[in-house]
Amino acid sequence: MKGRSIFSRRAAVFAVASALAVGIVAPASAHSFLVEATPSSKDHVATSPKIIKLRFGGGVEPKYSKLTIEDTSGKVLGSGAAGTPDKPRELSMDGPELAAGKYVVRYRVLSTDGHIVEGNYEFTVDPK
Ligand SMILES: [Cu+2]
Repeated sequence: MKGRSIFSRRAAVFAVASALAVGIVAPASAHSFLVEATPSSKDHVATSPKIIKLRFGGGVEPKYSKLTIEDTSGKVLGSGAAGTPDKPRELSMDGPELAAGKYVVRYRVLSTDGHIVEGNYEFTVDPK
């Protein structure tokens, strides 16, 4: 019964694929989503921040993570992802000297649960 065994294998593959799809859709609490950032999204700061710090909901791997800061034209002004051993959910980057204006912080991080989480947010440096 060759036909049947192929069918059941397909069914098994479909079941696994469905389970994966459900896993992706369902919010997994272990995902390291961004929970806090300094400067924060939509924040207006008076001076160029010396450090940009992001805190996630779970542990992140600094070696496989990247933070960048760009101007609104998409020009990358700085990047990095420094971890702190006693704060496994945090990543930071030295802030480049920023003139007044709007900036975009992008992050692509590897969570300790193996998922990649990416996103971006803006903040503004106010004119002096
Ligand atoms: Cu995850």
